[in-house]
Amino acid sequence: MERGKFITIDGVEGAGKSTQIKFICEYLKTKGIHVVLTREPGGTEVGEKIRALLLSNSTGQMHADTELMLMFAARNEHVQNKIMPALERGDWVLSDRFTDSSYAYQGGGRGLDNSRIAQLELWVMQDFTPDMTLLLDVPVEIGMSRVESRGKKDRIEMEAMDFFDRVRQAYIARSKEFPDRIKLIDSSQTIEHTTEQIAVILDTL
Ligand code: T5A
Repeated sequence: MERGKFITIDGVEGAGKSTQIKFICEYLKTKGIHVVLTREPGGTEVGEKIRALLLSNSTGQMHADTELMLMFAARNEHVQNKIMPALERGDWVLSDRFTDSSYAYQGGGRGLDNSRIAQLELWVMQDFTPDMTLLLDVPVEIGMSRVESRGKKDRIEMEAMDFFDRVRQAYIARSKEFPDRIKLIDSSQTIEHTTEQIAVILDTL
């Protein structure tokens, strides 16, 4: 049995991940590929409980290291109990966010040293990485205005604009560091414009 492919989609708030995921799933289905759709933080029973703690406004302030370790605790459950078994069955896995989010939010946003994140990455993932990452890039003001039109913000969405500027810059830096894996996609225009770029990239898989 050939191992499935692991695709992740990432980006700042309101970049349009959830919107584009629907298209990606349909697109892959038309090619006869069985796709397991999942998300981070979350994707497993334990991971979803950790997600609720991380994103709830009632959680309040949390030390940046605690936040990072909770992201990786959820990721460990996710990799061990959901992603790996699916890939070994030959399914493809599409994850809404993955480790690049930790480098962007806890590294860029919170200012944690990338070497600490890399230590946890090595512990949880060894040399396992996504086959492809679709990085939807949008200026922070546009992304946040999309999120704001949706209503109530979660604990991380409550951060200031300069936090999200750092998050965006960290994503762009990651795309330069891993140009073969991370495909930077302009998501500042129409939904259709983003979809067209994604379709071209998926055809290369
Ligand atoms: N996190 C996560 C970390 O800090 N570290 C980690 O390691 C991980 C894994 C998770 C939070 O956790 C943090 C990052 C996040 O803060 P989430 O569930 O991924 O949160 O949710 P968000 O990223 O907040 O997802 P959003 O729903 O805000 O953004 P999406 O999915 O990118 O955007 P989407 O598709 O819901 O679109 C938002 C709105 O914009 C419209 C849509 O219709 C929708 O109304 N829209 C567009 N409008 C105009 N033009 C376009 N091109 C549009 N695309 C979408």
